[in-house]
Amino acid sequence: MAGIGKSLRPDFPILDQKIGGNSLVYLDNAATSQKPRVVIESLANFYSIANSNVHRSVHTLAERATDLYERARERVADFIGASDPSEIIFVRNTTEAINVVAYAFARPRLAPGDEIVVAILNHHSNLVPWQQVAAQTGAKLRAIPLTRGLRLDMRAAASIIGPGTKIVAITHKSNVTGTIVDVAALAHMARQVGAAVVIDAAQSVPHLPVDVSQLDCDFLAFSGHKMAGPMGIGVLYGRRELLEEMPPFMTGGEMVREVELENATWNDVPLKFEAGTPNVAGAVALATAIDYLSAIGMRSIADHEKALAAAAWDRLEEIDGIQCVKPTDGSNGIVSFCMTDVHPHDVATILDSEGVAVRAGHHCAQPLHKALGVPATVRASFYLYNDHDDVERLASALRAARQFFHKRGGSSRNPVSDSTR
Ligand code: 7TS
Repeated sequence: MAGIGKSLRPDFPILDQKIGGNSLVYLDNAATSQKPRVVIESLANFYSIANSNVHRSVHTLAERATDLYERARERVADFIGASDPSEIIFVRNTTEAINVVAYAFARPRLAPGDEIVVAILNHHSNLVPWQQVAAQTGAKLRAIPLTRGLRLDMRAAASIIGPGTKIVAITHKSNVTGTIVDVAALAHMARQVGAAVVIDAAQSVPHLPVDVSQLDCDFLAFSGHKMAGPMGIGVLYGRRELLEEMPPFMTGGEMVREVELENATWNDVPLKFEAGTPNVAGAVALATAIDYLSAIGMRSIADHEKALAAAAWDRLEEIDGIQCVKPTDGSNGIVSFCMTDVHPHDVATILDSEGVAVRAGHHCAQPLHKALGVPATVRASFYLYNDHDDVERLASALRAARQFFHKRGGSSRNPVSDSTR
């Protein structure tokens, strides 16, 4: 595909280095993506020409910073199809965004016996906050399982989502299997019982076209750092009428309208949810990342990653002793697997010595790994700057790992107990 893959590598300064004498092949994109030079420059530019606090002073720099910050909000709204920029709240990351919803939206509305529906494939960020809120309110957690083909079991979903359901909190795309959930169908089920729909889009917004109006969700969360943007900036999209009804999550400066000694009133959304000085440079550079990704096209990015993951599955299946965790809905840019008798961390260590960066562990999805029957996996996750050479480098590094451990009769770690991450 022209204009994607290898031709983008020069845009990403970090990729131009050797690890252990080999050129870097970065396949840990589900954990965080690398940043193009325009994004790095956008951060530096903000601090060089516009740095000031926002929404408070009237001097030129303050107005410049405020204008850039609010334009970034508009850019994000436009990118995900939100009808109004005030539906975009800047937070630190997906985790924080889901916590805002769990504590400010769900907790005050839940009563004993109410049900929060999650999915077995959810990342811990979209599970643990719900466990906490359930424990604090007496609500019950119910989980939608996967089919044998590692897709979300929509028939089970239809029987689990019922009159007791108040929240449906689902991960749009699994960070382990790449499974994509039919969020619009779940939202339809949720609407029929009056439940709110919370979508963890940490792995979808960076990799696929996502439009909140088509998904029909109430809340959607994602992180800038997984989509070529900086760390420390994330987004919570919320339906405006719900945001208006909600109390603030954090209180303090800037999120208030009037403060008296003993009480306070709140600012309008979205500022009601942005207490304290926000990450202005991060928001501005996130908008630059969105421009960068949009110029390539989210559909092209999704197709490119799909092709690379499909090629990787083919190559991995040729290697002895590799068991793939492969969903039947195809390869969505993420390839997770195990190697017989070799602990995933040992595989990742050998791959690193060949210059290939992957992640090993449970990827913050322990219930999913339990359902898969393995404590940990090795994961290669692709992005727009990867190409078929990277797939070949992954395959040859895996063959090297296979040979190394074959000679030693496997790795010495205990694959069950030693899976702490
Ligand atoms: N949801 C999903 C689906 C994720 O993959 C992640 C991070 C998060 C939420 C949390 O994002 P954060 O920006 O708030 O940290 N996933 C991973 C991963 O797969 N490897 O490292 C982080």
